Amino acid sequence: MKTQEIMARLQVKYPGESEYLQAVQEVLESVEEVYNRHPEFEKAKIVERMVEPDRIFTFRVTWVDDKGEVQTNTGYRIQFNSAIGPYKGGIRFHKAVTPSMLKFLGFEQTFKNALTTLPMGGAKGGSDFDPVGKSNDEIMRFCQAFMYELWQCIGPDQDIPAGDVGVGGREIGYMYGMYKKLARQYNTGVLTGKGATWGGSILRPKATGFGALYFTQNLLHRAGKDIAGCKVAISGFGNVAWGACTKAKELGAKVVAISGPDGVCRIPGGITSEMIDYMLVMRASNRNKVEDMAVKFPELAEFEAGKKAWSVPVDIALPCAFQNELSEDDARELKANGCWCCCEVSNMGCQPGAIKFFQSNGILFAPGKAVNAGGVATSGLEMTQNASHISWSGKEVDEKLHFIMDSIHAACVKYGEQPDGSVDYVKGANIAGFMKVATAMLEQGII
Ligand code: 2IT
Repeated sequence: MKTQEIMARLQVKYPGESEYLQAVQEVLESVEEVYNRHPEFEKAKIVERMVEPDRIFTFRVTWVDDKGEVQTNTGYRIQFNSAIGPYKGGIRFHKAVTPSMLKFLGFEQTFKNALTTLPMGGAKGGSDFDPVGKSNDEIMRFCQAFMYELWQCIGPDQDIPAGDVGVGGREIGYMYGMYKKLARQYNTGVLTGKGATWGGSILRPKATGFGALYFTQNLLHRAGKDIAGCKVAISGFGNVAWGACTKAKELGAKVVAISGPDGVCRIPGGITSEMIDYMLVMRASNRNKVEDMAVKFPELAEFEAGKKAWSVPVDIALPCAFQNELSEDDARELKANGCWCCCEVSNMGCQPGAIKFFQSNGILFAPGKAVNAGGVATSGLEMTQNASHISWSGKEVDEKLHFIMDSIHAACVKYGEQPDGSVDYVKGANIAGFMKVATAMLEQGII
């Protein structure tokens, strides 16, 4: 495989799709050595096929806001790869959504889903709809209008969307309601992240955060460290950050910073259960302001505008918000303040310069596609429940999730262990996911 040649071709074909090109480059560089040991991959042009989505749906979504004005957004579903299972991946509602963003996310999702040990292909969807400042009714009307188009593209053995940034249980509920009306079927297997009383997994909302902490525990354990007593910085205050805070606290760590687009909240005494509960209120308000935490708990939290969570001295950094949210300068600041571990929870949360800096300065680092895979893994468990009309307890799902995260960590070690005994988790995760998808593609012929 000639990474440079493939990248040069993609750069000409998809100019300006920087996030997609960044994601592809990372994977190709990681797998090149292994790929070249398999001439059958080269012959079947596996990589050239893998970097192109199977298909992309683009559709207009028109809805009416609270003032009675007609609004139009664009909706997308990118079905990236179905070598190992039906298309699976989240829906993102965010003002910056573009086909390029969803392409990078769909590409990453393909490898992540392969890591989960479950049979799921990769997909991503969403819209440039901006939930910030929208009323509950507006959110409902938008979700209904979005599903009015999307329902034709999805199905339990075809493509199973879920939540992502801007899409949580409430949005999945509104989308499912509309799907049911259009399809005239109570087909729970068509979406994951459903409510616990109507086919959902009770653990799904917390699963990404819980899984991330199980992975972090594994990583620390291998490095001879313990999470108890560690200071942690977390970005964001959505579902993922909420689950991560809950589990970090439970494991005895102290979350001393959370952040939002407006700035950082320092919490010197560590986040409390009441504060973690309040994150849900903040998310549901659609205000998108972390300052609200300091206003609600003035004695415990202090807000500073314009600063990131990475400016606070911690042992462990957990980016839980958005892609490229941690720059090389942030990585330097973290290290200068004593940080020695970064587990990326957001998809591609760290910029390439930050990852290189962590890796060359002995800071433990693991990439999002391994660390956050517990979310989609729990979606996979929800699919199993729906297909077999059973319901597992939260405890049962948590045990399965824990086992899956241990397996993902073991796969990263298997493929990423270096001669000096350290683990390159980026390489390990990419190779492990790639080998599974590439082998399946090879076995299914040229399609
Ligand atoms: O990035 C992700 O893995 C998700 N947004 C979850 C996808 C899913 O199908 O649960």
